[in-house]
Amino acid sequence: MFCYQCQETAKGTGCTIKGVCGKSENVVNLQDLLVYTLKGIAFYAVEARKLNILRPDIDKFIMESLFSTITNANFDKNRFVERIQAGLTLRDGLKQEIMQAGGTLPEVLPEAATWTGPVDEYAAKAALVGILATENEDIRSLRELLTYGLKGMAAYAEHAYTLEHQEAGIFAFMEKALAATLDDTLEVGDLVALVLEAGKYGVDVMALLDKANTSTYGNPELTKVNIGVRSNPAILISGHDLKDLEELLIQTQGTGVDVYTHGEMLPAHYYPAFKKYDHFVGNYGNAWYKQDKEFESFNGPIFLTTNCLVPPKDSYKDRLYTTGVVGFEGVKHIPDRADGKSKDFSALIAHAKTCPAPTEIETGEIVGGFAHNQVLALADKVVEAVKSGAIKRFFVMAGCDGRMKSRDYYTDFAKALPQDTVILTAGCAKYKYNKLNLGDIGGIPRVLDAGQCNDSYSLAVIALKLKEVFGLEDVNQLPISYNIAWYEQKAVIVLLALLHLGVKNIHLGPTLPGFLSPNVVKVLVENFGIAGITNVEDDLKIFMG
Ligand code: FS2
Ligand code: SF4
Repeated sequence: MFCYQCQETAKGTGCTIKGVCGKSENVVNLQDLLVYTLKGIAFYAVEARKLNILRPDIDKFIMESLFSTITNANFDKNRFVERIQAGLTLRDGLKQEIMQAGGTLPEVLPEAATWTGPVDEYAAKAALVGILATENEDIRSLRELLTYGLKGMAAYAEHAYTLEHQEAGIFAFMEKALAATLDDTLEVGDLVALVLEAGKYGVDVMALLDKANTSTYGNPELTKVNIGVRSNPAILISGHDLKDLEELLIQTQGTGVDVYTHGEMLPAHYYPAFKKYDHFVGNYGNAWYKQDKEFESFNGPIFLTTNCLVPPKDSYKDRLYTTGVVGFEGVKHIPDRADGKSKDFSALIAHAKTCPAPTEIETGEIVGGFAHNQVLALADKVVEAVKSGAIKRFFVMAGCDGRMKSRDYYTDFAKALPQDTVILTAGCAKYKYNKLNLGDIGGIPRVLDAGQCNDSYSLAVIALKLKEVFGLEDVNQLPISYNIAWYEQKAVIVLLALLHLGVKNIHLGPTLPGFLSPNVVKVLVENFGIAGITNVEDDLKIFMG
């Protein structure tokens, strides 16, 4: 096995025996084979589009399959075997459709478009088609950078899709780019161009998801979220899927069972649509990687709607439920919606009723809801504070949290920031500083949380609006610095989206991606001023200077 798609990859270079995330060799290999199969399907999807053959079922299959391979989403080998089998059937059916429509295919087809084999040969096949099959390290690096960007794009597209928002152009790009990773005639420059183009679609998909979320649930607004507990039995919901939350809130109403959020579900409290539920109590705990302790003390059932799942401990495994693309062998799975009906949470609710109430681990409140609409409503105040010098600089500290001790840097950095600075955050990275009580500047909190990782889009909208208000030509002339923490592949598409919007000098940590070859790093440094982090003191000097 070889996997280096996330920040916690072994030694910063690649997991080769078992995933640091807990994935087995078998699962990693099957994920590689699934991605390879998707590339084969994408090859035909590109040809099919030329003939105006549109296959929404294939678009959906590619999107969901890519999503299922992101870090901490699915650890269940059977789910990948099923997807590979289904993928081969879809691929061969699409090829036939193209031929029947009078299409012509190149004489020599990529192997991903033709391979086939029984399940017991998947492991051997996977070993031949993984990341290291591409020998040139720069081509490999760019192919993987592109693929990880597509995985992030797929995750966001899936959330929008669930809320009945989709864009044909996003699917078409995903398929074009996946197919391009099979094309040995493409050189470094071609792949760099595709990576940058992915950033454009990254902006599009986040804008689409923003529209889906806000048109369905309203615009996030300034909200205080309780972090203590009540005495009722309860369900803890984690991940990013707001539709799952909505249906759970409806079905738990009047049952005596409370609902709390964990990790990336915290920003759900900021949406007006969820405020009417009295039993939607607050947020329990912190970022994903602390779940092994926090799920234990929660006492009730836990519902994982998307990543990030950590292999569960036996102490709470029987209280864990997954859904959608998430999976883990031996963990109960809530089936998808069928025939336009809601998911059925009756088992979860019945389970909750047999459990004690959550054990309190902290008390108090956190403040959030500063997505673009709320911040722009405060624009006058913000602009005034910048003009008067009350706010000297904004720090975009969005992204991910994670296990590594080196991430304490972000807590220390937030603490060390001068009092006249404001943090703009999104994603689970916020948990490194959202309980520090950093105060406010004339009523503007010093930590403005826009929401989930996808709401990093909001931070870009805010920056572009400020650029307009201040009459600047370039977004980089604003007093905004970017010190972003990454972990998984959604952060990759967020980064590419920011590059597309022209943001320069982004600092990325706690380490630069292991999948970037020295030459690809050089391209990013020379063209975009991308840099790593060093230590709080030195970095602050650079940023404030
Ligand atoms: Fe955090 Fe994990 Fe949001 Fe990432 S909950 S690191 O996948 O998606 O951000
Ligand atoms: Fe390793 Fe990250 Fe891949 Fe898991 S997702 S196997 S931790 S590189």
